[in-house]
Amino acid sequence: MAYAYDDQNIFAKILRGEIPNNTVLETDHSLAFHDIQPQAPVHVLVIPKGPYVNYDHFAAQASEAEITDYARAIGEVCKLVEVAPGNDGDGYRLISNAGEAGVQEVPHLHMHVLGGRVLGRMLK
Ligand code: DGP
Repeated sequence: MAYAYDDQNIFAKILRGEIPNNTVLETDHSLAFHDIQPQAPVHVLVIPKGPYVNYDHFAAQASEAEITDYARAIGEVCKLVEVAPGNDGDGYRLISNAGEAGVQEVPHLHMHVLGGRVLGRMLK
């Protein structure tokens, strides 16, 4: 399956430094920053630096170094923003929306890290 990546999407612009962001963590292959429209007291987005549209694109085509870096970056963010249970946090939710049915707005893979309140049963 061919994935079409639009390099004019807003997160590509953030990665190129064309739009500012409130960075939480930057690693070799990943960037984490606060969501501009937070849905919870903690709402951070973690993105890979590579041009991946969504999770299945990333899982299929990213290198092992990128995948490891991204997985670790998400975990590190949970600790940095103090939502990781046992690390000063009460818990968190990870969500990655993909495509039309997933109501994905920005076509660059991002993991939402939500926390800071009891999130209830809704996914977002
Ligand atoms: P999704 O629906 O899963 O594609 O979520 C996209 C998220 O991106 C949404 O929660 C709002 C956030 N967002 C959109 N534009 C910007 C921006 O320019 N800066 C930041 N920090 N977040 C943005």
